Amino acid sequence: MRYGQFDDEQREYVIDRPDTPLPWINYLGTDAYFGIVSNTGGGYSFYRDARLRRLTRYRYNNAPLDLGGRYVYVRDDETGDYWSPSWQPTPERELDDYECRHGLSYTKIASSRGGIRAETLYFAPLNETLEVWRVRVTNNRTKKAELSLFSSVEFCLWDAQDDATNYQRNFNTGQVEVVDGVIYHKTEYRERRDHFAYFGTSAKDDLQGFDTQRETFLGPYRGWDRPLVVENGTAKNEIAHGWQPIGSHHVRVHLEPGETREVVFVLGYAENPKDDKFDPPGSQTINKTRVRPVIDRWLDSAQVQRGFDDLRAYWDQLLGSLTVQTPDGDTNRMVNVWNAYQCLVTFNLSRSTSFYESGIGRGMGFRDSNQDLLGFVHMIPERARERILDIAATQKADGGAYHQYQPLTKRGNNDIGDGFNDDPLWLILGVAAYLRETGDHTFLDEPVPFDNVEGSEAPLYEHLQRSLRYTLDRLGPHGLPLIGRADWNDCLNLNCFSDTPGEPFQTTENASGGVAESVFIAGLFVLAAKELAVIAGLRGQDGEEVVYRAAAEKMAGTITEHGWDGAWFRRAYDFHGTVIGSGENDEGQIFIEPQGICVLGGVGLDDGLAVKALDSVAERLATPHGIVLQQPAYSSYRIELGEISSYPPGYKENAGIFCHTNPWIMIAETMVGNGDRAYDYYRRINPSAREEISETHRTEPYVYAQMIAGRDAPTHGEAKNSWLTGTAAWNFVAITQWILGIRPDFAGLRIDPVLPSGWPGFEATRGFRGATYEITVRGTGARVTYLLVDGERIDGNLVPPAPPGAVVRVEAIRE
Ligand code: BGC
Ligand code: IFM
Repeated sequence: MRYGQFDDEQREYVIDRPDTPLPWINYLGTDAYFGIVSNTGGGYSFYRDARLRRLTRYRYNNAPLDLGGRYVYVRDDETGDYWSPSWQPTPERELDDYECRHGLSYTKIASSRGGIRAETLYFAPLNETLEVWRVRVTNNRTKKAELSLFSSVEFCLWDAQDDATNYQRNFNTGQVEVVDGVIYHKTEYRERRDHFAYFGTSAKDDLQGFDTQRETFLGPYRGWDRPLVVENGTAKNEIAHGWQPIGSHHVRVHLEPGETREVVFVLGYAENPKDDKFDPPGSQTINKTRVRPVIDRWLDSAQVQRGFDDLRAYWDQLLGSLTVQTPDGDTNRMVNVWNAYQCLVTFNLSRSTSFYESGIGRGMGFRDSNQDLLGFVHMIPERARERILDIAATQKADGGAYHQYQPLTKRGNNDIGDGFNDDPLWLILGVAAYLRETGDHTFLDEPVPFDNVEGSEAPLYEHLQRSLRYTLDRLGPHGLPLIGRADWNDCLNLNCFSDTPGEPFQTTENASGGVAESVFIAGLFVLAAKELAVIAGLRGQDGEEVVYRAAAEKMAGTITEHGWDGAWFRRAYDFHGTVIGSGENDEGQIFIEPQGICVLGGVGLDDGLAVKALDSVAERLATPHGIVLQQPAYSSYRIELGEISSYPPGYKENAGIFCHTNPWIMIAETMVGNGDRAYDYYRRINPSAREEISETHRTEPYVYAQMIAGRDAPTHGEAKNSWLTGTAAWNFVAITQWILGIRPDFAGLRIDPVLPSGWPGFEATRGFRGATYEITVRGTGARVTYLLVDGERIDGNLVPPAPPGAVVRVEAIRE
């Protein structure tokens, strides 16, 4: 069963009933100002950092999940009937029709009740720190309508963590100011004087009043489903002193039959420069000199339309950097629109903010961001570059990493501890992806500090060297890398043990001293060391190239010696030296991660181990809903394995289909030439291909989810944690670079498809280093044997880079 359909032309997903299995959300904002918006108008906004600069409030563990949002109420002033056109927060008031269109960085929700149609477009214009709500109300009745509109937002007192907990203080700090119809939220302005929020409306003569105190607006013992002010139809014009500041405008709308009226609301964030001469210390009122013109500009209908058109054009341009026409509609749709879009959102927000990530728990992940940019670097390489520099600046002098950093301060945070020993290696893959895409090797000379300490700057290249060193300095009893607190699998905590039976496991404290080893990190090391060897070679550092290659080979040897289990790669050795992910274990005999990453590193390609490992995956881990993380699932908690076994079987890292890892297997399958299997795995988790089973899948059919419940779970096939996941980038890489095979390489663009056997070929357009490549893949052979580049034959599959601006015709022939 579906809850809507794709509008491929408009690049929108159209939800046609509000009661989706979960809130189906979208994101507003492209750069610094962001918001979540659900199909029923729920969600919140923030500037850069969902923890430290939250504009509007979210209540955790709410029911429904997305309650609290950008709500508009329509009131029929003749009958007193009122409702919200986004269905929430007035679900009792039935709508005659409803439609939500989630587009690229915008959402439109439209509905009708009693002959009144209201359509709200939400978007955040490019290069601004604000969002626009454009409300269009139409009278489809045969007689005139006297209506009121009430806007509403509930302000968050900026630090979302503090806002959710520190009531004894917060109930006293809230402050607002209302001037000429604009509601300014200025809590914190007294002491900091540098940031505030504003909420304005285009209504002028029709503006009847405002509200800023939640308790007054809602009325005692009432919720957002029946605000007293809306019920009575009169704003109270009350200024909030403490408690719960909100913003609401009351606008009167008179409509003749058939008439449409547009009212714009603008919610935004402003910062005053520290030395603002208009705003001396001690000032109690907000300096509006800079911000008022901005607000006025965006309250203008023509400007709103221009801003929206610009946003659409921005996406046209970004998505234009890679488009494909394959025989499969679900592939086209995901590659051309939704997967690319999800990559950008994930790149922007890392794992911080969704209805599965609270926005207060995490900053930007070190390994996460390095992987996210793999799916994004072709669209805006400059932003990938900037991000890499931010990440690298948080690297510690010993090569280690903070697991996360805060986007606002760009400083490492230690909230969930560090010592994830794989982290530093991902920096090499991130940088390599940037170099492959751009060819800009001067990047490696960029001075970057360690741990943001001034004076500690070293060329980016040295950061990469220290990343490799970090692994080599930490080898365990089998010569495999020490796992530390955990590797990519956050929950495989093998240095945990408890001296006291029944005590919860310890991680961080024991992690550094522990001797548990990871075959996964070993595989990742081989991959990263080979990349760095190529990079060193291109820098003319031949000696280092040799050293890195030798290190990769040695590690590959160690994997074959201590990490091979007979039919698949082992996973790890725990604190006690016990093997994990082996036929010797009673549960957790085979894990997906090393099968993927070792093959990606090239381990086992020459001696048949890779094929064996992949066959074992197909046999033991593949399900119709995707490939599970390990089997058999852990049936009970095991202190020596840590968090992984805390999940019930089939969920998350305990044998869930952890979608991030599936593309590693797809890629590995292409590396052994098995296009059918690679593509089959791709389709099993492709969200668009799963649209038909939305009832089972439950999360949005237009984006990947982190996890689909595995075969051991009672809800096999049910997805969770949609949107912010490394799954987005890796699937994009798997389908575009390995299955379709359009792969940026240091020396040019490789066209190396490994297709499912039924396919006659496909077409694609790819921007690369400023030139455009129009690619046709044809022929029925297994691999591309030669190219016709603007008609000229080149043997092999590497297209040399053309000058910027060139349009190059490439025919790739599979003989
Ligand atoms: C994992 C969670 C885990 C958490 C621990 C996340 O990355 O997906 O399952 O609870 O890390 O910090
Ligand atoms: O690798 C991690 C990632 O960093 C955050 N989400 C879960 C993954 C697997 O544990």
